[in-house]
Amino acid sequence: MKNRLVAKILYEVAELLELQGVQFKPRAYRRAAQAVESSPFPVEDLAAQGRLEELPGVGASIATKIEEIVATGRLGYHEELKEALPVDLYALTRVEGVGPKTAKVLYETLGIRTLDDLERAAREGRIRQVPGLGVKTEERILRGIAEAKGREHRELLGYVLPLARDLVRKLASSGLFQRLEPAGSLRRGKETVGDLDILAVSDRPDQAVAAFLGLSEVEQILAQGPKKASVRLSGGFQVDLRVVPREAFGAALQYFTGSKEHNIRLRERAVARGLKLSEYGLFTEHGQVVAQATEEEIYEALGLVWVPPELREDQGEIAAAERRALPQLLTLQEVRSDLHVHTRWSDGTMDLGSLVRQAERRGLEYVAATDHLRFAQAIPGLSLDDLRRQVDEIQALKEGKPSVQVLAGVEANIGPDGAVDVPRELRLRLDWVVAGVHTHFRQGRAEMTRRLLRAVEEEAVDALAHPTGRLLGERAPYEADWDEVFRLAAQCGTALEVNANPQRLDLPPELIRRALEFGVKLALGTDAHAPEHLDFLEYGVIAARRGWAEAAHVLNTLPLERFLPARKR
Ligand code: DGT
Ligand code: CA
Ligand code: CA
Repeated sequence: MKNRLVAKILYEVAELLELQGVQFKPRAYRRAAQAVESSPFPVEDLAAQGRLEELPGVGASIATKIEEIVATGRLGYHEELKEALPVDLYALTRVEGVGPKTAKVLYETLGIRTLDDLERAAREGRIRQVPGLGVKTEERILRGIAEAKGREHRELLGYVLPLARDLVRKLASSGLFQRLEPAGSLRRGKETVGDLDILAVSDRPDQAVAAFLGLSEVEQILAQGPKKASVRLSGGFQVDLRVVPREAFGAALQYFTGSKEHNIRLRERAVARGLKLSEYGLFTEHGQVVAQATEEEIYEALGLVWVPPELREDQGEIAAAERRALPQLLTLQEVRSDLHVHTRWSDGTMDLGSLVRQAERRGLEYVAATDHLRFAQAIPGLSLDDLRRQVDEIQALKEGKPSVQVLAGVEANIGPDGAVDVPRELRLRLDWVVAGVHTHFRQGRAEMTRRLLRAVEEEAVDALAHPTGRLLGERAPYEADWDEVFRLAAQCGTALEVNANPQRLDLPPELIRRALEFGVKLALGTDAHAPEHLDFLEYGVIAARRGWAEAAHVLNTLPLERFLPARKR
């Protein structure tokens, strides 16, 4: 999958154009880069099928450029632009406090080209000497570098899961494998993945390893043995393959799924029973096999029921497994709707008709169109008049008894003081209102808590959208007293969204679990802006599972006739 590479080049083009003072184009490139980055489909497949222009923001001209990158790994236009500023702009501008302008100044004054150059200059106190920058900027840059480094090595679940499926499909087609299973943090459904660990069974391990090394995505071989190998893919991501004995597959899967903390607890439990647990199996002290073929046998031999991978974080799951009191985790099949979708009426690409078809194709029963209400001229969104006309259109649609019901909804903005901008006259006509923070992210904890509490209490608000505002790898969650927010939400009946966009996954799993303790109801939504984003629902389900959520905790597992009366109003 070359999405990351393409996105990276398009982002750099946007920034280089911006530096030259070019109007509008930077925004177009940035939008295209975002679309490529968040698309679950390999951009090379879209290119081969002539479907690039289906990506939001990608027109004929950018599509041609993407084709060039897919074919050659580079872009002539990008390299021309780069002659004026030959620096690793992508890496530099990912550091908070460094925009393209600062990067240019830093190159011209200090000759900084790479992240390493930047770090050295900041540590040696040279940045503060550049006119216009100062000590504050230098400190901010140092903090930003530490953060950027921390995240450099992890990829989003939304990037790794489709990639893993793709690799497994390709490997399986070689006919050399009896089993292939991604383990590690991916199998646990973590929001970001450091590297991918694939386990395999093969009766020809050497050929199996060779097939792995021969994958077209492989850029560099990091380590290689008769039964295992590590590679770096062209996007920079690391993948390990291990061929393990068929009879001990369960033990290997258990061990390499982790987490390390969960495994330590299990090993302690084995020791307490006079047993030994390793990646090869569970053994008596004399080395006789107690269990090794399946995970279930291993957990059972340790007096536990099988623990779903998403719960293996040493957060009380072992005690719950002992009491046979693990939750019956939510499944994708149980989710009947998507409660957060944008259409052409604001900044999405689907009209209502295609939304219905796309939702039907995914087996959904109902779906909420929740376009932005315009709260600032610069941001695309519905005027009140647009919203009235959209609600009329949805009303007409409903009367035609479509295969998938469309709810008339809106995504409202929570103002800096917590006021929510849904006009009274329209509230009664809306089926579903989500409200989110879209500006003023840097309020202090107390102010943000007051702001959220006011929004939770507001009668028009059915659900709080992307409640913590985090953007993985880009923006930390804002601080708030979440216990207070959850307590009030449970009391008022305001749902908390689990936004399934892979860059958000918000509420985060730890907070989902906490919210459930307060009796808060969850609402799953993809925040889709294009048809393929409707597939993000799976990531939302995975996040909910990591938060110990069951179907009963999630409003959109209800059939429509039970969902409607379960809302706050
Ligand atoms: P990641 O790759 O950073 O997203 O996280 P993981 O959990 O995939 O970690 P990774 O790739 O280092 O190792 C995969 C699994 O293998 C890990 O979850 C547990 C197991 N494992 C690896 N090294 C150790 C170790 O030193 N001790 C124990 N108990 N387990 C280990
Ligand atoms: Ca891993
Ligand atoms: Ca690994």
